[in-house]
Amino acid sequence: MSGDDRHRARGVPRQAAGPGFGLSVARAPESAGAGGPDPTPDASARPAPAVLSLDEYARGVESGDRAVLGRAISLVESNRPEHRAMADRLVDRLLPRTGGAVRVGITGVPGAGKSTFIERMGTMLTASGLRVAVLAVDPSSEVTGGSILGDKTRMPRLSADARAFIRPSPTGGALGGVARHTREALLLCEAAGFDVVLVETVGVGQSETVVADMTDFFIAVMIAGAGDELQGIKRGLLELVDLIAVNKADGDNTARAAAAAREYAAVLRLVGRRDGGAEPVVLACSALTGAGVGEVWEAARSRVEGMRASGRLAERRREQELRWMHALAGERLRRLAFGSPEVAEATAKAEEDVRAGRLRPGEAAGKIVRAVLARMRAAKEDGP
Ligand SMILES: Nc1nc2c(ncn2[C@@H]2O[C@H](COP(=O)(O)OP(=O)(O)OP(=O)(O)O)[C@@H](O)[C@H]2O)c(=O)[nH]1
Ligand SMILES: [Mg+2]
Repeated sequence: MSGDDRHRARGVPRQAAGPGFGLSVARAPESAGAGGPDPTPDASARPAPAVLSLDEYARGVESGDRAVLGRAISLVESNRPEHRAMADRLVDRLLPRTGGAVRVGITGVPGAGKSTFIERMGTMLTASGLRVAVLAVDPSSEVTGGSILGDKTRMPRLSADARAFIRPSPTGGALGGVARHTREALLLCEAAGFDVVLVETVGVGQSETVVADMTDFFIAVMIAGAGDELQGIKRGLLELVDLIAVNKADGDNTARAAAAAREYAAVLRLVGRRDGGAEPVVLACSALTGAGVGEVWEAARSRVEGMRASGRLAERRREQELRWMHALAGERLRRLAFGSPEVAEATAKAEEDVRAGRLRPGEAAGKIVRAVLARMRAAKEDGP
């Protein structure tokens, strides 16, 4: 039985609007007691979340309680070893209830209209009775000291919507850490009965790949530029997208957006898919007026439903899990190898020697590797 089937068989709480779900406290799970994320950018300076018991977390999430969901996400975002251990148990326990949502990734340059688009599509979905969670992967939040993507003022209606849950990007930390937190947050949202999970990213560095690798359908929100549409688009992105939404197709800009959409469509035909999947779709839309936004959702929904029916969805998710496994193993090994004062010292010494011309790079690298091996022999793995 696939994860999806299990999810259905167990009757994940589609009807989870039970006690507490629609309460006003749930509007701001982030500020729900000490469990919410702290605005302090320095993760090490965060106060410890007041931890619930594993049972309280699990039952709260299962019943769709957004306040508890917010606190559970804070738990998986915590870097404290004791929280990490509990977070692992929580995710394991809830795993049978995951897999049921349509997972949609959304990227686009700053100002393309991602937040406005999510507000528009999200409220459309909640109005149709679906529950929508919004997560963000924002590698730049470390620099800006706060989450631009979590800017709820751009999503005023969705923020106040009892069927929606918006979680700003965790602040600080490397992309690998942010990716893990967001993956686990996504699973928790599914266990809480959300039908659609939207994961937003601004597309800095590798964050597009990271988000494409945790979602079923990946949307790039673009805008018509002056002249050459392709200047602003990375080839790597073209290989990842399932749909390009040329936004701001309204007013004077309508014709330009339509022309840009045609250009993108022409280019996409020339670019192969990374996974040999279905042809990407290009649509023009306006997050401002709502024109075309329903079509974007319909394209995502029908593609994902089709993949679910054919078994391709389970396959895609399995492939994502494999890549994730390799990424995790690499990350853990790197930390195990380089996370010691001895290795840092050996590395600094090797750098000095190469800089001074005392050692050739190959010899110096050998010294670092020997220090790593010595550290590995002494090490005992300290958690994920
Ligand atoms: N005319 C028009 N303006 C839009 C549309 N969508 C968004 N905007 C405007 O574009 C600006 C940027 O929109 P956001 O939704 O904040 O863009 P974003 O991609 O989330 O930006 P970042 O969070 O900074 O990455 C805002 O002033 C919006 O009002 C649209 O469809 N048409
Ligand atoms: Mg935004």
